[in-house]
Amino acid sequence: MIEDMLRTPSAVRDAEKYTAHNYHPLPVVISSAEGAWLTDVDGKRYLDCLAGYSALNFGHRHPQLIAAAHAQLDRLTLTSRAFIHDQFADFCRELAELCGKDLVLPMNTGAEAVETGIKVARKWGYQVKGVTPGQANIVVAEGNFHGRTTTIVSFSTDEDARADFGPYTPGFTVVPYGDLDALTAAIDENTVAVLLEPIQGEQGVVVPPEGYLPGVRRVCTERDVLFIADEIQSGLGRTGRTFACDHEGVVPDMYLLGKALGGGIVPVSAVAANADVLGVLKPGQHGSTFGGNPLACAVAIEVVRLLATGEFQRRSAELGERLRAGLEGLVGKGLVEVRVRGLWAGLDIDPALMSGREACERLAERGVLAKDTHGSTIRLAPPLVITEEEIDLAVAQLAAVLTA
Ligand code: IF1
Repeated sequence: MIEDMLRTPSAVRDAEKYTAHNYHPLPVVISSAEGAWLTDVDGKRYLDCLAGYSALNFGHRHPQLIAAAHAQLDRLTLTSRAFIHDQFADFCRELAELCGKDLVLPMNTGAEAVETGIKVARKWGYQVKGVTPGQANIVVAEGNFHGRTTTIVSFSTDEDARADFGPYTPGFTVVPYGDLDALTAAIDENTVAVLLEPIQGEQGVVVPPEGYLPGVRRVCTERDVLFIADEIQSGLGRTGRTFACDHEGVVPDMYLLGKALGGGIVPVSAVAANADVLGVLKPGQHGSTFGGNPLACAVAIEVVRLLATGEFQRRSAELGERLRAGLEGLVGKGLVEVRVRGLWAGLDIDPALMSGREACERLAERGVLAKDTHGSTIRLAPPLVITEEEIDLAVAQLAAVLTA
């Protein structure tokens, strides 16, 4: 079994001994990584098919990103936003241009970007739309995952993420994901925004019906409601386009970005929107100690420049088709359904065969690391630097696990 894979089980026991048990990690102790490959403390190598939940789109230690980090480490790492620094303008301008928006508000984690989006939408609702003070509501989807703060879990439909964290923040209406009629019916005169993942990640890479996102865009425009797209996991090349919304030509009022924006090196997140939205914030009304720090900006500038070429989006789209073909070949051979968009796949394994966790343990024994989401669903999200041969290897190992 997987436990006997490790000649140094103490590394696993020690990790468990001195931490809260808010995760159930695979007992694999990683010590180094490069590109799409990880090496554990015993020198065993693994193909990374999780990529830090899409925070490692450019692979482990991408040379251009590491060089930018090293250079900045030797110059300036933190000023706070009480002062300006020489990486800030380039970061904000280049990210705003990538998003086609006027302004950027830098934060650190994805949840902070989501919280920022919620706060800005509410303030916009009161000050611009004229919603009744204290009555703003935001429409969200069943199966959502937007982070772990008490406000965000207040509108989660996952009991594990939500239970016993009350009292919950009011002002959120949950509707079925992909159901435009239900979403439209949920909008009332106090609705300030619709907050959606363009593709639901934690739910198992759930792609909404064709036309849903354009429909949401149209309804939000008609009803003067902000469309907030949480592209923290789906964005920045993962699905074969810069943003998942691009697949249907949809431009949200607000992009929420994170994960890969930090290049797999530092936490970087951001909200991008036009001045009529982000302009509602005045000095002293929002912020963060590390948001927009020089090291974060230096790395994120390079991330934006990597994306500006379109190379990673093309790779994700082209290699994603190879991944899709390989996985679809396993439907009926242990897989019940696959959902693929670029290099992002949700696989439903036949529950009678094994759980997602068991499949991931067996994949780890075969040198492939992935993560289950719920039940018998696993998600594959390799770094976008993966090669055709490595995709074939991952599919072959999955096939072997399913038929073993
Ligand atoms: C965990 C899930 C994935 C996200 C979207 C915001 C955030 C996330 C669409 C918050 C973060 C991470 C969090 C991490 C595991 C992972 C995850 F399983 F939790 F749901 F990827 F699917 N919006 N997702 O996916 O960003 O604050 O974490 O930077 O909490 O276990 P964060």
